Amino acid sequence: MQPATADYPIRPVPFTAVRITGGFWQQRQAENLATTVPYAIRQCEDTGRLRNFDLAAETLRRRAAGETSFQNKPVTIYPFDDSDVYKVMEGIAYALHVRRDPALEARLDGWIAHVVAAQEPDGYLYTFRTMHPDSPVHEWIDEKRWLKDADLSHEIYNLGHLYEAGVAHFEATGKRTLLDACLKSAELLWRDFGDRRLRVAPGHQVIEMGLAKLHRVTGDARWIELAKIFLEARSPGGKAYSQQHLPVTQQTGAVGHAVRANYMYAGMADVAALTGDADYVAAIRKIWENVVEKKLSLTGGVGPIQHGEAYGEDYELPNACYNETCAAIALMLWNQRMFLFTGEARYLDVLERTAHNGFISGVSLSGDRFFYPNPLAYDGVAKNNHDHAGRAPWFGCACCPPNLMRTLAALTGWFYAVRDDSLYVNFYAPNEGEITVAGAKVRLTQTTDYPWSGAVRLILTPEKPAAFTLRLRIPGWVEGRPVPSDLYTYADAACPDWSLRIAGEPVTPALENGYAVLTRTWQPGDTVELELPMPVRTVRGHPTIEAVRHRLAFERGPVVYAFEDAAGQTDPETLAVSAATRATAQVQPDLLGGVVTLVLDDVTAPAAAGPATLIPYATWNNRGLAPMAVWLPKADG
Ligand code: FUB
Ligand code: ZN
Repeated sequence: MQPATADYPIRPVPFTAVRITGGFWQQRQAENLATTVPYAIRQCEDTGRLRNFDLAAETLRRRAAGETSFQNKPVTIYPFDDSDVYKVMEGIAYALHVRRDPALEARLDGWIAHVVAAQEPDGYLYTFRTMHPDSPVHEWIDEKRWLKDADLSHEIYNLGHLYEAGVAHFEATGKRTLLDACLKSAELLWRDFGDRRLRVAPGHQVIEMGLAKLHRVTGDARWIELAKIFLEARSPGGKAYSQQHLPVTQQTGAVGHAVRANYMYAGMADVAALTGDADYVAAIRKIWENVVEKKLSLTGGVGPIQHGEAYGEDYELPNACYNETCAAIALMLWNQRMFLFTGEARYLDVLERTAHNGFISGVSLSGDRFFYPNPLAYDGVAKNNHDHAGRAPWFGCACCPPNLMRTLAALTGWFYAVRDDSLYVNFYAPNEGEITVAGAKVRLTQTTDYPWSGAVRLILTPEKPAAFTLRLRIPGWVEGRPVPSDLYTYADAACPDWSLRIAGEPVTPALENGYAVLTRTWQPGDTVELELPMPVRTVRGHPTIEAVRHRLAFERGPVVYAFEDAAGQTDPETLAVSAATRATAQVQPDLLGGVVTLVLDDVTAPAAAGPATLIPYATWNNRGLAPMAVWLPKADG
């Protein structure tokens, strides 16, 4: 196979080259591998998601043997349930890529055999039709293949996740079993859509990113052409719900279903990177500005409207919002790609905010309870998590847990990136990376307590002295900008400066696109110390956001805080804070897996008869059901 050559100007350092060595993300990643991965495997098996493949395979087998009217009924609810299996497979593949585990690999190989057996001879793979071919077994499915895909059949959506899994499995193990099934399926898509006679704008995007990965791994230009065909099947009059209302290059704001939207913008970035289409980039830049200026929750979540799981109007950002976990994941995928185009740190400011707050809130500290919506306020009783109060063990529509699981498994792929002679340091977390920059192999060791402390120490060990530029991301929050827009601003005055030392000597580097730029010949063992001061900050929302007009929120570093009285005694609505409210950060190693809390010095929680204490938003509902709020009432209204 001939890998594709044109791609993003900046290349991410693969997650396999970066090993987390401690701290916040190690804890969450370790829990993911130890608990969430086996848990998601079991859920896919116990709920019948894998069994659907067997039922499809049985219909194929028995019909081929002459039982011409044999058919089965699915044992799960949704035609997109196949995609949960694919996402779990992708997550397992990432885990295997980091550490080979024969038992897990054998389990995955077993699953692949089930999937491959359900594929029709011409490459079609969609269990709900194959097991019940004579008539649609679900109202979302047409008599004929693909004809309801622009609506809700999810035939093409499932394939997007399949392709991502197939490429991940191939890269992790070198085995082609799943990749070959993907290619057989892609050949069918090419036969059915490649000549543009059948025009379908997929009703749920993700195929675009899947095809980009197939293109990268095979070098076959048809796969990126196909992604473009799907993107360009949009025209005026289509549904805004699935971003079909306008040609993609004429879209200027984020609308409709938030997961679909963000997957599409990320897919457009991939197509643009692989084909050089500048119009795509212009369109997604505009849409991104609309999101960060008017549609982003403080937690980095998006898609606040429950009906349609959708983006709202400009500044429509209620606190009892929806903000699906998958939408946060899709937003991170999109922002990472925007960075890869531009080298601008503002995209990673958004990614970092989402990662530490509205994304990781989706899974409990125990790794086996999940949020689908991630609201910024909760009354302590509502069954707002798909008919469940608090984090749920699983869902009928189970898109979020496997998505979380696959994302956490490969998260270190966001830490570093390289362009020519520049090495970008994007994420702060204890880790070791093996990176090649400007032809030199460099071992990079980071030690830090980030996100609880802003002190970061980097040791660079090139094989031999090497000249290159180190670009250290200076987060927007250090510079007094919680988000790259005026949607949220700090209400207090504190904005101490960051500082940098090399080999103990203070340096004042230039700041470029949000990065401190250090060009020199690096010697083995060179030490860089970055100090990002982390005072507690009070945040106010843009006055047009009605829900927060009389409220303030608290942050420290990239972490957004919330009030939750675990004893359920104090309703956040009874608190009163102001921009002058002082808060003390307290390291609490035994609380919620080890966090820093904020004690609001002069704000009393009436029922608790003591100062109000805030916890990191992402850790709420790990101590039972209680009211929670990020935005607290302002004393002076
Ligand atoms: O439609 C498939 C998935 O189910 C979507 O991504 C989620 O929002 C949920 O609707
Ligand atoms: Zn989801």
